[in-house]
This record gives sequence, structure tokens and C-alpha cells, in this order.
Amino acid sequence: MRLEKNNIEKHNQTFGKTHRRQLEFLMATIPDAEKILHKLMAFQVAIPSWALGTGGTRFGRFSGGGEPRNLEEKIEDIGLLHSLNGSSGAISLHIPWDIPENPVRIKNLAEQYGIRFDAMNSNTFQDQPGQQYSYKFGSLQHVKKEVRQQAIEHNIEVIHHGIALGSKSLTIWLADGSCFPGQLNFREAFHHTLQGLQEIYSALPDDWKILVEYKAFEPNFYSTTVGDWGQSLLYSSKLGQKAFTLVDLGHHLPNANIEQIVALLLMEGKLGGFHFNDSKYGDDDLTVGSIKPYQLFLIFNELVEGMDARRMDHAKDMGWMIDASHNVKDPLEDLLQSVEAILVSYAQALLVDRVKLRAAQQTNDVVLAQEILQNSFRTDLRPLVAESRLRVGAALDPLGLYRSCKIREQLIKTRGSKTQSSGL
Ligand code: LRH
Ligand code: MN
Repeated sequence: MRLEKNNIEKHNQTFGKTHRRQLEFLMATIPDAEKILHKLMAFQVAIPSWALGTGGTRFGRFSGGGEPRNLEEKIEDIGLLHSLNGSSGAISLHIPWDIPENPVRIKNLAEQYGIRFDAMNSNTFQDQPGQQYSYKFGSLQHVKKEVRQQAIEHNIEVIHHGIALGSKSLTIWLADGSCFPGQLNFREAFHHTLQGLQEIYSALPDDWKILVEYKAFEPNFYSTTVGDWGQSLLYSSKLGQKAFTLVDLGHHLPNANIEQIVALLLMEGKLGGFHFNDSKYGDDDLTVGSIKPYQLFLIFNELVEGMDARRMDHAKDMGWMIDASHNVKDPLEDLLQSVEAILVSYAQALLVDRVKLRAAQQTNDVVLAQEILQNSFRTDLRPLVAESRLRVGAALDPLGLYRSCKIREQLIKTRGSKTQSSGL
């Protein structure tokens, strides 16, 4: 289903007066409001193709109905999100969950919705029907060469799907590791994995990137072969210029200082992208900014400072992607909340007075440094984010319009209440 432009215009008229009052106050009190607005309008977040249905855990999955039944309907749903918030203009595909049977048709359909293809994701953490060798004991790390070769060929196949769709990067997350001491020779596993990644790297087109995603644990619970930022940096440094690390916020051990990790990976020129989500305990894949919004702001604070230091283009030179799973929320409402949280944190980071902050740091004025950061974090920039939507023809209140248009009800009517979308 498509959201008609006049629905959005009527909605914006209804809420326009309140919005303008809030915006005028903000524009009068914050410096560089127009500069921040233009950066917000250019900022696009890629939506994961595997998170448009209801997620679940090993204990259960409670479908909400009206879920997309194929890749076309997934692109349609992302088109809906993009027409509502103007910041969801990209999709990240997971293969084989979302193989584009007819890539030309899929590419044209996505273009009609103003959506481009961000990073492709391979999958050597599940055995597919008819697969010759099992990944039970890993894929690129596996002790058997034929299993490693199978995983290498799958990743190269994923690159080819991506080339047909105009994607420019491949995210590799390996579940590889061990569950018990003694199960794995860590150095051999590292060398096998590096050799495999090198073969995949050599199949990359010149203008592509490989993003090495690390994760502390799950599904292996004793060691993970790409287990932390250091290991991902080691692999991506040994691979070459087109290899970078990918930071999934939920893939760290409790209390890890992710903003410091981000600052150092950026400093090394090896930070390639993000999987945004939030968590309280493990890889909970919760709504972005729903548990630790201050940490999200501090991460964007390091991103703005570090990317400016390297003259990187905020909108183009980083993979901004969501990786979440929706166990109790409507997937589209959850994604709307996540994109909003990302843009608000980005805007607050852009508001930080970097000259004053540097002066406070240079004089060890710890109190003033905190005041400068928290002043931005405590400034309600939601009217500015709403204005950036209004200026690109999207809705002032995407979630409000999604609900007032009863979009989920309409999706259930057209698709049925029992449909289940592929993915996690
Ligand atoms: C692993 C992960 C990875 C995806 C998967 C869906 O936890 O974050 O990015 O492949 O989730
Ligand atoms: Mn991820």
C-alpha cells in the first residue's frame, strides 16, 4: 500500500501551527539551526529486510499480522516508512532470506519508492535445505576445507546479488566460535577465517567495501572468532583498504565504552558502519534509544567529531543501518521510533559547541565539559527533526499519522492476520 501525499499534507496542516511555534522558539535559541537542518535532511538510515515482521525468541513468537510475504512487500513497507519520515531511503538485504528473484524488477520497484540498496548480508550461521556441508561447527573457521569453501562461495554469490541491485558493500557476521574450552584452536580458527575473508575480499569490485561485524557471544557461548572490536580491526587491517569494522551496538559485553571504541576505529580510518539497536543485557535488538539514549548521544558525539576530523561526509561515508527484532511491538512503529531516536541523537551531537568543549578539555574543566555535553543532550530538538521531515514532504508526526491512517489494519486486510515474513 502507498500513503497518499494529501494524507501527509492534511496531517501537516493539522499540526503545522503547534509545530511552527515550537520551531520558532528553537530556531531563536540554538546556533546553526539551518546547518543542522540540512544535515538531518541528508541523513538516511537503512532498514533491515529481516526486521519487517515480528521477531521471536526460542521461547516463542507472537505474530502481529499483515506481515510482508515477499521481498516486494518488504520494499513496499520500507516505502511506507520513507514516505512517513523521509529518512528511511535504503534497505539492507539478507541472503538467502531475501534473494531478489528478478533483480531488475526489484531495483525498479525500490527506485519507485526512492529506496537504494545498502549493505548486503551473508548467512553462514544457518544450514539451508539441501546444503551439502553443515555450519554446526562454524563456517570460515571450520576445520574442514570443503566447509570453508562452501562459505566463501556463498559470500561471493551474495556480492553478485548486490552488484545486480547497485549495493556497494557486504556485511559479514560470523556466528563462528566455540561453546567449551578445548573445542577450538583459536589461532587456527583465526587463520582459516582470515584466509576465507581474503578470498571473499579478492572477489570484491573496486568500489565495494567489506564490513566485518564483531559480536561478543551467541550463538557460541565460550569464544567467538570475530568476538570484539580488536579482532575485527585485526581482520580488516590485514585484509586491506576496502575492509572496515561494523559496530552493532548490542554486540558488546556489559558496560563496554562503545563511544570510545567508535572514536578509536574512526581515528584508524577503519569504521565502516553501524547496526543500531539498544539492549539492557545481551544482544536484545530492542528499539534504538529505548534503554540507553545518553549512550547513543555520546556515540554520535564521537562520530561527528571523528568524521569531521577526517573530513568525512556524514550522509555518504558511513553505513547507517538498523538491526533490530520486534517481539512485542508493531515492526513498522518500532522502526519509526528507532529512526527518530537516531536523528534526534545526531542533531544533539551536531549542537555540541566543540570549541568550548575542547577548551574545557584542555583546561581539565571536567564540570564544564559535562555541562556542555548535557546541555545538548537535554535540548529538545524534536521540532528540528520534525521540520527536516516537513521540508522533504514527509510527516510532522510519522507514528501519529501511521496510527490515524490505521495502516496496520489495512495491511492485515490485504495480507491476512497470519502472514509470516522471512528473517529472524
Ligand atoms: C547477529 C546480527 C547480524 C545479522 C543478524 C540478523 O546477531 O546482528 O548482523 O546477520 O543479527
Ligand atoms: Mn547486526
